[in-house]
Amino acid sequence: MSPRLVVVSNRLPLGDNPSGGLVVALEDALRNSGGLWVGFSGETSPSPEDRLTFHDGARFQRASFDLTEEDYETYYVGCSNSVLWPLCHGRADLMRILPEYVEGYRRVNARLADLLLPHLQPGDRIWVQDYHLFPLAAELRARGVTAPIGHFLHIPFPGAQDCAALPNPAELFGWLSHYDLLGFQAHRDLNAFVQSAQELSRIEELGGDRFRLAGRGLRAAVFPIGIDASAFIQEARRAPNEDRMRSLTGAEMMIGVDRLDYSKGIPQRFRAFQILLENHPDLHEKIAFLQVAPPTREEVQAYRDILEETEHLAGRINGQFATINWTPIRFLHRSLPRATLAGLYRQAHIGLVTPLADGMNLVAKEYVAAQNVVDPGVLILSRFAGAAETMDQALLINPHDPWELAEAMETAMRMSANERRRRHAALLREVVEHDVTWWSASYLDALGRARDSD
Ligand code: GDG
Repeated sequence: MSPRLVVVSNRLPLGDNPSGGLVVALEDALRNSGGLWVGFSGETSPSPEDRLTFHDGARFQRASFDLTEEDYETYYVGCSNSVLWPLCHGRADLMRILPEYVEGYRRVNARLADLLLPHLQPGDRIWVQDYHLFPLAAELRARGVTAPIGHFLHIPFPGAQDCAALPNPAELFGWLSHYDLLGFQAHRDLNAFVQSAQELSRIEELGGDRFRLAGRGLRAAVFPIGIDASAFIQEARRAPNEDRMRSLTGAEMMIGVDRLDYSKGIPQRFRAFQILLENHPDLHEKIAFLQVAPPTREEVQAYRDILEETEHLAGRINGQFATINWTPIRFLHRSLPRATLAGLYRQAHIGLVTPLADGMNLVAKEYVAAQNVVDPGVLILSRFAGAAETMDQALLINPHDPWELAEAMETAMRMSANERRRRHAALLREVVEHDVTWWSASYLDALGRARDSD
């Protein structure tokens, strides 16, 4: 039997329909090793238990913990989503730094280490997910844990300028130095990590993926996350009848699917669409833009602001261009079932993925997987999505330049079927070869070898 895998993430995936690709990716490794997944239950309570709660029924063990309201506000809403998220997405201006946020963040990570400790066994490998838990390895080491511990960052790593906006930047690198393996989405992030560490901490490059950070040896490498491609292809093929979907729109559909987050570039793409319609009256009634944007993190002011801006823009553009038969933008501020999304992607002539900053962006990969290979649509992809490093057959654009984006929309509308098929075939190959199972297997393989001396 392989060494036991212990996964730790902010939220524990509970329920029968763990839609996240991460669960699919890790399921085999967890099942085969008798693994354990630990995370926040999503519930707050005035006095949470000081032990983990185990949940039945899964093919591997799952254990959760509750947070106090104060910990939720400081660790999750505060430090994670009002400091680290904007920082890592190039929006240091949106950071709201309060001393109690950083204290709450340290406190929850320390408590999680206490909760985890009694359940660790000799031979375990521990895989920590994302920016909520940077300090966890340091906390576990302080409690005597010697097991290999890896970290994977799902979002971009900030450049030195942005890191310097943290109250104590060296602390971040101190936390990271306790891991055996740091995984990043893209080379851009690995480079940012090395450069930021050079400026704000101590790092030596020892060759290949080996580094010495703040005096400790570790590995750092790129593992671009993928989707469960074969399952998504099946889902899209089973989707509702295409003619029916087309009659709903009456025009070629352009689709965007994003949590309503300021990093996703939604207002910028609305402005680009406005320019397209201003400059190309022949496209009126020929193109309809469907933006699905489920609510997210509504406790944070910046997310309430982006909702207002988006609604305002959609209203203005519709007011300017709509006809009795045609609504240029349909903005759905809610979540749709996964199967419905798969069908919409397949039906859409253009997939619009234009974040200003994004770790990877799985929607780009889902859109490609969902296409009909005989008559595929066109992916328009931001250069600032991690996905752009491997999906260069998309129409790559700068999302800050609405004229460039409008031009890409026009190009996509007029692209020949041959060119669409050629680009799509290359993109699909990439999405299928580097799926989520490949991602987790290559990460865990590297974690298994992280202690080998070369
Ligand atoms: C973080 C990083 C990185 C969206 N709306 C609905 C819905 N979704 C699904 C999409 C996709 C997922 O949510 C979003 O994933 P993304 O990758 O696009 O973005 P983040 O949520 O920001 O994820 C990102 C990712 O972690 C993984 O490492 O790629 O860069 O920011 O799967 O389809 N799903 C359903 N209804 C919706 O309305 N069912």
